[in-house]
Amino acid sequence: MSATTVTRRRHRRRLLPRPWFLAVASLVLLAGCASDAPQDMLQPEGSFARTLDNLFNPIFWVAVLVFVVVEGLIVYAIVKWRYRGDADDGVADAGEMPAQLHGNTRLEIGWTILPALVLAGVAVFTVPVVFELNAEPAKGEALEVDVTGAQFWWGYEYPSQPDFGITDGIVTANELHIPAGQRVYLTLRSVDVIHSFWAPKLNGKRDVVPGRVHNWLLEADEPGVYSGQCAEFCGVSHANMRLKVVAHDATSWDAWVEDMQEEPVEPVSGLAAEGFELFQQRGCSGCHVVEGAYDEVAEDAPAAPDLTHLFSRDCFAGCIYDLNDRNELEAWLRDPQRKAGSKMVVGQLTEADIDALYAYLETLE
Ligand code: HEC
Ligand SMILES: [Cu+2]
Repeated sequence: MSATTVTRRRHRRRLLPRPWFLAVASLVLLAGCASDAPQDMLQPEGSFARTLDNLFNPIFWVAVLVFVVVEGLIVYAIVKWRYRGDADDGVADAGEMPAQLHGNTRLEIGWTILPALVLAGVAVFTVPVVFELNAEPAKGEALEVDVTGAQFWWGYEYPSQPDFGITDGIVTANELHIPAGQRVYLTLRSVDVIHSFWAPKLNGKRDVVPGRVHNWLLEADEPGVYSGQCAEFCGVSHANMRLKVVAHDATSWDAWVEDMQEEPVEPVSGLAAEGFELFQQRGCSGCHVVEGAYDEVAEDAPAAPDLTHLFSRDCFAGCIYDLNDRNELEAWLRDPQRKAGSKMVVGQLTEADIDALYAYLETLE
């Protein structure tokens, strides 16, 4: 076998993708193929998300066109001027210096101006959307909610806004409740590190940087539950910092608002009353507010979800556990570190404590 055939073989083999590479690549591709994914930003379900999608689609096709042209030229060049052994074909032979070229003014001007024009075209459509998505709605036109990002959950405060039936402020966590078909104007802050608020079907991401105040708009066309998550790495339980947006029709919105403005009744007898006492004795009230009963938290306490209406929600602890499953909440009280890095630190509770605390928490509707 001559030296030439050996090199040619090696060249051929490199042009074919390895089977393991094909397997991994198709796995990655197929993983993106869910038809009914709850966090699919390509299936917008609100006006702001749709505005983004309407921008994304044409720009995506422009990018595809650029990709095909550029990659096409590269592949063309690779194939046309590939090494074909020491043949007399104008291509440099092994060990030979290829012909040296120095600049091509027309080409260089072309490939500078063309991308600039493409980007300018894209900007014409993008810039107005940037302004649209950052516009502050007029007072009373949108439901206002103050959002707090904390390791590893989201808190929501609704200031009084009679236009939306809220006359006495509402505080809740993890689940953001909104009226469907209405604009919602969020004011976001972080108490610790950078988080990013993201409900993909309702709008894009908004980073929340500590020490700064950010705003973001949301709107859901229809009543429903929209899932989302923190989209900026914020610590060990970043992946466990999920959220839910619950959009209501007019009737269920009014009912929710009314429920949330009622103070829970303090239990006076039975297991729940025991739990009520334990809530203070075991230090829970040092971190958690229950309106009307435990209003002051310790000065050095980490931010913790308001529990006044805990059982009005379906999920807890960054929406990773199901609140309708008693075992989940009991497991949480037994060991809040089951969520890695959780800022909830409690001493060991007995099973009797847990039963009593559960009985009390259940009254917080
Ligand atoms: C040191 C502060 C601290 C103490 C003490 C504490 N918690 Fe927590 N608690 C937290 C934090 C922080 C979270 C949110 C954790 C997360 O989601 O990452 C939390 C979450 C919860 C939740 C879930 C609420 C939701 O909507 O996500 C419940 C219920 C709860 N705690 C009950 C208790 C009870 C009962 C006690 C007393 C035995 C207690 N906590 C003591 C800080 C505390
Ligand atoms: Cu986060």
